[in-house]
Amino acid sequence: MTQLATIVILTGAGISAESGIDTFRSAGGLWERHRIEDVATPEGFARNPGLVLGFYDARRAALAQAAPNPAHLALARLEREFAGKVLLVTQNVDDLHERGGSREVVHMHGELKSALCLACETRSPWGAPLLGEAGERPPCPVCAAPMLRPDIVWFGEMPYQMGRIYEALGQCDLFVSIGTSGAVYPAAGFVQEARAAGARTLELNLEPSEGSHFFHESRNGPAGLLVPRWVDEVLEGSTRKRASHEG
Ligand code: BJW
Repeated sequence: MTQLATIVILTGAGISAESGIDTFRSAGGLWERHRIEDVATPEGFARNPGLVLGFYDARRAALAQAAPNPAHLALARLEREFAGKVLLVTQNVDDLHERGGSREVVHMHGELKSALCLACETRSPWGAPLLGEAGERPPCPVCAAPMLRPDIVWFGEMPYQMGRIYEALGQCDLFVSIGTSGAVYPAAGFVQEARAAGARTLELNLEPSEGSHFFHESRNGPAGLLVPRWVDEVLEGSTRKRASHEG
């Protein structure tokens, strides 16, 4: 096997499914129960902030009941042990990669445990509800305006850290997409970007995604099974960071 130097990994809702977090487009997923236009657009928030704040407060509360699964743990092990560079980009707004031990995670669609102030535009760590029982909204920890919104990238908004992501895609040897339907851009276009730059591309997903044909290789099955196996393969075929991690 050729020695790998740089890997970019993209994860989506499928990697957290086995932790009990709802996906969006599967049967019974979030978009069957909520209208995208109502809860995941700036226009929906302007129309009915209470509905949107309540939707994200409930998902933040549910996150406390979830735990990282073997796929999150395996990616953290890869980051610790692989001697080359790994950039983990997630579309997920949960914190299961961090709780699984990953230290450097790019949350391109924002984070449930962060709030964005519409007055001063500061992003602040946030663990509490954004809507009080009497409908009141808490003050921003920086400017005190009661104008916090979920720090989530909604449709029509620019995802975070795109410059850093495209730079890494242009330089990677391997691009791996895990548990995402390939239905939402710009993330759905990363595979073509990486291929155009000469990377090998691999998809790990429960079933073939909308963009499966763009990948050199596609493996189907649950992330909790496929990801640890793939990480073992990579670490067996490459130099490790520290001898203490070997056998
Ligand atoms: C398992 C599994 C298991 C299950 N193991 N796998 C027309 C054409 C092209 C683009 C556009 C267009 N019209 C508008 C656009 C742009 C728009 C877009 O893409 N729309 C599409 C619907 C067409 N995109 C945007 O607006 C984005 N911004 C933007 O484009 O800015 C301009 C720009 C241009 C150029 C460069 C840069 C920027 C913003 C998108 C924001 C997306 N936000 C959401 C909601 C966040 C809020 C929230 O969390 O509530 O992010 S949408 C939702 O979808 C969420 C997800 O991150 C995202 C992707 O979903 P994901 O992760 O793929 O989940 P699912 O449910 O779709 O799939 C799960 C997969 O897992 C499935 O494949 C299962 O098989 C699998 N699976 N169990 C392994 N156990």
